[in-house]
Amino acid sequence: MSYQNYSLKQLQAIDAEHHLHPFTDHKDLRQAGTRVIVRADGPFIYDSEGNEILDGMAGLWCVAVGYGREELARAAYEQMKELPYYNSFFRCSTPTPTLLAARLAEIAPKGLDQVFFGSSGSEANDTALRLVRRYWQLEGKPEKNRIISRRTAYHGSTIAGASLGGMSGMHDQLGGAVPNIVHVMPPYAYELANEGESDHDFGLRAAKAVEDAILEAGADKVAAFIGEPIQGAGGVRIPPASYWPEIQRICRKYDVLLMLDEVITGYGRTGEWFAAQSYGIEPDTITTAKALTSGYQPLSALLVGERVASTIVEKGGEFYHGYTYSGHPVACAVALKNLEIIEREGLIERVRDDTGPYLAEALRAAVGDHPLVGEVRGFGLLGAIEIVKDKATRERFQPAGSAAVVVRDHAVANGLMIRATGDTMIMSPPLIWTRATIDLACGRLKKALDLAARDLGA
Ligand code: PXG
Repeated sequence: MSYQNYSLKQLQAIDAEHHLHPFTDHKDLRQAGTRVIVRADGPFIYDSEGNEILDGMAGLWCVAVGYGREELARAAYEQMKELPYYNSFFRCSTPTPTLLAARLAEIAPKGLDQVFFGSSGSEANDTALRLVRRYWQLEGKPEKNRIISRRTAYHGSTIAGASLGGMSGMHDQLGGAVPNIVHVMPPYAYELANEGESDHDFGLRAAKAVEDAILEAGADKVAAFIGEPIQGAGGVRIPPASYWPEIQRICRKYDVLLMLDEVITGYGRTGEWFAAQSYGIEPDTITTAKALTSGYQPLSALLVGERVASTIVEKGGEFYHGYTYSGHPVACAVALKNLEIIEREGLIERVRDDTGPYLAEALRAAVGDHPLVGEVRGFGLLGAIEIVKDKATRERFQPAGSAAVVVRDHAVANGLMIRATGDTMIMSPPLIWTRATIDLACGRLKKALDLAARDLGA
């Protein structure tokens, strides 16, 4: 079937008739009509009307190696011909998940040697939650089952993912979250630091919120702390350098497991294989997905550390948990090839030594002085811009979140796909971006901000 037989109007009409989209106000979408992306190549996506758009979001934080990779298509094709599917239940395996698990153990932080596969980040976090609670049961402490998370965290959209996450709008719609999950402040200095408080001190204070939550519940009631090394969907909130080492110290002090959600930060985005390595911390579990396959196939991998894994293996008997597509042979074949490309092309070193620092620098140079811009932040190939009405007082436009959408729409119309989340513009480009691509993006972003300033009367 070829979409070319359909006009945009026809596709929009069919979509409006039948397709329920993720995180979408459907009345609004059906009135406006969908943008239909029909192909992509390297750093660019193309819509049905032939518009070329530079993809500053790598799809949805996932397309690390860029679009149009023949090698990944071939890896999937070869695996599908040989063995399109078989499961990993009932004492079976297939070769690719076995080899991928071993490869992940090589690149993971020390001690995280075992892997549980799923198809999405949400599934992996569901697994992680069940695994840590099971761990404490097996250790004879079934009451040690509370999880501490942060407000504005995103950990997925299943009931467990939404419950672990700290998005209040999602909680409001749940009709009952998974019990025993509490949320503390995120390390978001731009809005939460006190006047005159140093970054360092703010990082320690935000970590102390976790200690307070442990003390309030009693350490014998707290199973784990979960956090994204850098909150992604929440607005690329980069913690002060003091935060993560202090979180690790607190977790160890109270014997609370440390769970990192690296669904966005994993596989090179921060200039290391994992942000745990960027921050020098040793978590008990790491949730990964997205860039594991560069989004060419749905796949997640929960990396499990020695402590949890050995208890589950040695004392656990059967763990009643698993998905039809756990260790899907095609997805794992694509992941193996994708990791090979990331390594062969030196993409992680490039982010660490060149494009990562350059992105933050170039964004600051291009839009740091812009009247709508309250702050520019970057870490590896993650970027964020705070949109404000008043730079000095940090006053926002009303209603909340309305201004960033104006910037976003101008950016897309001018050939740059970026996201607006609340009052923050966020970027997460493919790791293949060069300095020239960053310059191109910055030029388009500046133009979008100028047009938005005109619209907003700023
Ligand atoms: N953890 C993190 C940190 C994520 O960013 C998930 C878990 C869930 O992954 P799945 O594969 O189940 O979607 C994510 C997903 C956005 C946006 O608006 C971000 C995500 C998903 C959808 C939208 O930025 N991240």
